[in-house]
Amino acid sequence: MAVHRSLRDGALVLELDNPPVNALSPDVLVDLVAAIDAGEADSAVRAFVLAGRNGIFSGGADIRWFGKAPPPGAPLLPDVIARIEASPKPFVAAIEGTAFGGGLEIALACDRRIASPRAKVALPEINLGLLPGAGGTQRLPRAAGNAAALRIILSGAPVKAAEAQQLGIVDAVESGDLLAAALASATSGPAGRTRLSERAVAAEPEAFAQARAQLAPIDKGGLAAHRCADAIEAATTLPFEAGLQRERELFMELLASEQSKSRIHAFFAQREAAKVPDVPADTPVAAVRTVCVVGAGTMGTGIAMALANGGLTVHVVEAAEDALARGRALIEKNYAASARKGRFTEAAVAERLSRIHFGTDLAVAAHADLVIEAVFEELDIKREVFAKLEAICRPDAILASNTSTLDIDAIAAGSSRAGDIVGLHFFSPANVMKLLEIVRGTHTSAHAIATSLALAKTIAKIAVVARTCDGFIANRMLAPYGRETMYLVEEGAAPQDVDRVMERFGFPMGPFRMYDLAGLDVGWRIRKRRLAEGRFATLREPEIGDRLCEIGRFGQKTGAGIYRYDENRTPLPDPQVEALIVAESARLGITRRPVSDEEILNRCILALVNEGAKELEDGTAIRPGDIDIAWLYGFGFPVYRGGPMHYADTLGLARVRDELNALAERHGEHWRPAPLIEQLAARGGRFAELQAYEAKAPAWT
Ligand code: T1G
Repeated sequence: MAVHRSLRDGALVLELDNPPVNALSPDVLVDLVAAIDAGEADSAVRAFVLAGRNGIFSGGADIRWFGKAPPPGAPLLPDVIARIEASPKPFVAAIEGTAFGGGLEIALACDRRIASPRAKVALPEINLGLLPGAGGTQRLPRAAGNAAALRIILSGAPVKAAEAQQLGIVDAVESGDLLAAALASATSGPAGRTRLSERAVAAEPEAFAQARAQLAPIDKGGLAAHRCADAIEAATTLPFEAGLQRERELFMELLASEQSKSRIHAFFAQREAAKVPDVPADTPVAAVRTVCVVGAGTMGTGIAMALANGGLTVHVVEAAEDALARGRALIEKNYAASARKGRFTEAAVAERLSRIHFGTDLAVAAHADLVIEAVFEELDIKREVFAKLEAICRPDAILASNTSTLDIDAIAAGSSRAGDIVGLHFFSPANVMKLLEIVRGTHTSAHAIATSLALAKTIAKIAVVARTCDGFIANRMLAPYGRETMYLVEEGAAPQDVDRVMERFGFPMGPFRMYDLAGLDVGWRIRKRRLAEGRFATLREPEIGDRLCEIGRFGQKTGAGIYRYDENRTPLPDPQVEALIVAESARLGITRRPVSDEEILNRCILALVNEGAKELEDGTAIRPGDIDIAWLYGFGFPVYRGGPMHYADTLGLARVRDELNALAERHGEHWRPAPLIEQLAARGGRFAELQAYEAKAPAWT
């Protein structure tokens, strides 16, 4: 039973019960209509109270059913909402937990809404590339006004109960017995019905014009935002029913858009990435409250802040006093900057700093539930740290490395605790970037992985699990992508051409601006180490970056790299670099030629897709969505394109295969399509077939 009914004090209480989030799936809607029918036919029922079980009102319409015909006879959510509003008996919503999307829309069709103090409401459909398609764009402005409706719907952000009351979205916040308060409101509230649809809402064309001016362009992921504004404005210019009709038209347009399909893919892929086939959901998880971070450099300090922001106690250990002092100063400076920008209050900063302790004695690791080493990226140094940790740490502690390039198996080699050793690869700046790659070695235990996944949730990171290899998931793909960007410049493109094309595709920052930001010297050091270790790349490594580092141009950190930078850090093409590039082309015997935008985009994206396919073949990545999540949250791949693998599906894998073969003919065998692409393309398949959520979606009726 998806809707429980109980008659109390003359009101029929309807409790949604569809764990985990009371998603409004067709069976819930069928039960809801049946309950309303029964209540309306029962003279003992004077009113209805709508509530949710499982600690939540409702997470909204069931996203898995979008684009699929509902089972025969099942009503659509807008129909049920219309049914509620048309009822002769009043409805009161008792909102516990979250009322998001269709959950809030169904509450807005009630006469009154009463929320618990910790309740939150939201219309987050924009995050799915959609708009509130069950009356939210028409009722919210009638409840809270145009400005609040625009802010809430365009941001998709949750609104806490107290603010929701101030705005007129909920009528009361009840810290006592929520159900009792709702029953009282339902049975002794004003006679007759109170309908938001009967309220007027002012036309404010200038407010909507201003709002639109702030929105991302439609072809840069802004489609849903512009359509949300159109739907909300329709509430001010059309009668209610016509406004609903307009909302429906715009919703259907968005539902069919690639931008929405991409965002919905990202929504489910992010959640699916936390499921590891050989790590059962009931795997024991260590309670992580105290973490020791070894190393107070850029990464160590960023990680310490990310942990403190997640409410954990952190011990930062650095051998040298001066390096420890620098790390402490960097953390304090970063928090002060966050406070200045209003990201944290002074009190919140003080509270976080109170939980970060600094010292030079590694013995403090004995108290840690988890240790994360973030020392210099040299294998011997890391192995020396782990040898010490093995002797110091509790037997139940998890030992993690923040390495970004080293093999977890090499770090764990010879360790008596290889099962406890896991990679936790944070992306810089670690206190800002959402992605956390959990890297498993051959011996990493399910317990260590499950604990790492729980930690990611605690510190609000988005985790993907990678099997150890050179570069894990994200950086391994960055290698061919980066190589291709340099090859393109050797052949005739300018760095600013490549950046322009990739930024127009939707990356917040083109690759060359990113190299300058991260520092060209990072790659230079890695290449030199590889050469020293005899780990020669299978392909010629472009040397433009080396040439720039040799003349001290490391990027923004030295004021100049690929670009030179003015006082506002504006990247400016530099004739000296253009000359250096031309010299490199000559040294390589390459005759420079014009390179089209299409070729630039093709080679950059296909380099990613082909390597991603290989990661699926060799088990580095569990599923294509994990690769998408890694690039969405690690390198800013535009979410409205879904990630490299989802985007390849939108191109069609037969086309991907053919273009890879064409590139192989022109630029070498390394472009040949991965066998997985050949296999899928041969049967008209898609990477999406490899996603469990795709299989879990209801069958097409
Ligand atoms: N539909 C289907 N499944 C959903 C779902 C939804 N709306 N929300 C969550 N799930 C699944 C999720 O995939 C995961 O599945 C499990 O529930 C737990 O989710 C017409 C068009 C509600 C704040 O966008 O924000 O209404 O992995 O890990 O951290 O206008 O889920 O266990 O198999 O996120 O406790 C609008 C989306 C829908 C809200 C709970 N609503 N959900 O967070 O759990 S469109 C949303 C959330 C709509 C109408 C429109 C969060 C949550 P699995 P979780 P959580």
